[in-house]
Amino acid sequence: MQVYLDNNATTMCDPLVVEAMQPFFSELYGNPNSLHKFGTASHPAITKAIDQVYTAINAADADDIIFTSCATESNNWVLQSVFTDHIVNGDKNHIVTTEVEHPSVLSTCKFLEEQGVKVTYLPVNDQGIVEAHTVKSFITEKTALVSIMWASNETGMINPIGEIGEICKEKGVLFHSDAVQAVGKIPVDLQGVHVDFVSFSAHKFHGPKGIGALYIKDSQALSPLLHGGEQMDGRRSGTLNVPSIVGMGLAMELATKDLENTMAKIRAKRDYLEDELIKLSDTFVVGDRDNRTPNTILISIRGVEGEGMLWDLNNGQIGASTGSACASADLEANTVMLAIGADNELAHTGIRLSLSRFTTDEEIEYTINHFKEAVARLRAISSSFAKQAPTKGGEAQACEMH
Ligand code: 7TS
Repeated sequence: MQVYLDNNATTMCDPLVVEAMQPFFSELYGNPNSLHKFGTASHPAITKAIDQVYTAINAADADDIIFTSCATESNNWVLQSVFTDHIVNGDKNHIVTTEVEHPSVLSTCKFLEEQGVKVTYLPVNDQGIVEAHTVKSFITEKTALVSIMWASNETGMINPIGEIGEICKEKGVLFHSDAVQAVGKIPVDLQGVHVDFVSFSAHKFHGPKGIGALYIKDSQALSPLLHGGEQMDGRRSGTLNVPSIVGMGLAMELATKDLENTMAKIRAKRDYLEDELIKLSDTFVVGDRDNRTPNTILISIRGVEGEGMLWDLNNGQIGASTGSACASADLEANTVMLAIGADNELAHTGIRLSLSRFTTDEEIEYTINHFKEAVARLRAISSSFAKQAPTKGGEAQACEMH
């Protein structure tokens, strides 16, 4: 048996989505900007996909949905263009974000710091969420933008987006949220909360890779990141990726329809898996599961290095993730776990298991058994190592996993 439990990294493209995309690679390949019938033939499908996205996130007619190549582009677009529009060409100089954003936000903020922008990286509490009053206390008259993820890719913890949105509205500060890990897992109702910009990525909800979107409230001004052929009303140039747009629209519709029922099923599997794994001694799960996306567990097993665990799970045909970087022979601690106050040893032991609507009960049973055996194996190895002189053996092998 093979078990894929890394759905926060990417998901399988739903076969219905693959089927819907197919004609746009073959018969309907025209450039939608061309005036001939080959070009215009795909227009109804593009319109349908845009409608599907509007409906899935309950966007208002006045809002804009612009397709991008991924959430990384959407996040870069907001940060870099707010910098141009409100810092270079305005009187602001400050951006507020958190310590635990995805690198597409954090690295862009570091880049903007090099251009002279002041960036505040807010701490999270022991649940891994940023508290609304913390956000409020760091906003100044010079703040151009607050950028805070809707839900964490690492822990699944859900930030109080509604409250933060109200604070930003009251203070007159733009608010961006990276909702990559929220769509298809929890309701994202953009008429129910105040957010100016929201980023999405289709491959996180069983759509194709290489397509994302940016929601822009009230179609407000945001200078383009990509200049060129003036596609998407000049907001994002580049020939439209028609097959992927069609795929993203359908994937979003499928991921959000009957959300409550689908998520209740995933939550039941996740809770059962968590309840079983937590029975192991010295095991911790990050965050209250009632405020977590229903598919995610970040679990730590004291004394069991995350990479070693990943390696053993991989040998058992189970795909999981650590979230800790492995760029060299030195294993790094999980930065999100450090941010929530875990000690250094514990921060080396995080394993992220993320389910999807395709995860089966058999896969969960298989994972529970293999996981428990792996912990026993690795604990036995570390206790035998503890009796010998320490060596660096084993680390390089574990690193090759990435
Ligand atoms: N934002 C969040 C919250 C993410 O989880 C990811 C990908 C991205 C942005 C980037 O999406 P992309 O489509 O532009 O690549 N997150 C992960 C992850 O957790 N493990 O691998 C990729």
